[in-house]
Amino acid sequence: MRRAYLGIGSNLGDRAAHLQGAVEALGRVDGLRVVAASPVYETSPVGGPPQPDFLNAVVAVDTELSARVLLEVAHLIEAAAERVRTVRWGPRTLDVDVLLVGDEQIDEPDLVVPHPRMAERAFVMVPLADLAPEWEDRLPADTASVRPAGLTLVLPE
Ligand code: GSY
Repeated sequence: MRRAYLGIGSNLGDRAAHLQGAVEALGRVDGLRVVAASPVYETSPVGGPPQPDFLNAVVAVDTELSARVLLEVAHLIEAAAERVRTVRWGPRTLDVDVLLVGDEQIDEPDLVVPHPRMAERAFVMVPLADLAPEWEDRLPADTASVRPAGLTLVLPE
């Protein structure tokens, strides 16, 4: 059993409902238990075309699943949120990123763990540090783009 961290984000439609839906969908996956969710943050978009602000959070899970299976789970949950990949880096109903899977290190064409861009992304590192304080000293210098949204995700029973 390992602790894994998933980043979730939405900037299209009912953003909070998409994040809550992702947590609930994770709760229905066999071999995985949702143990915590960070507070939700309103975050300025990084990269891509001009687009609306995101809501972002990080979810901690205890799991026996491999990183590869977690990636498949992430893609299924995105698809269920009717995510349509129209514009690269553009707005999306739901993004689910595999950030960390225990101490595992993977470098494959379609799966890199730890997530290769997480350390430079305040919208990942701020909520990750809420759940895993060992990452606090890796926070980017400028976290002004990441603002508490005053929302809490409800964990599955
Ligand atoms: O990789 C996640 C998708 N994404 C985001 C995001 O979730 N939040 C913010 N603030 N910017 C982003 N740019 C991309 S791509």
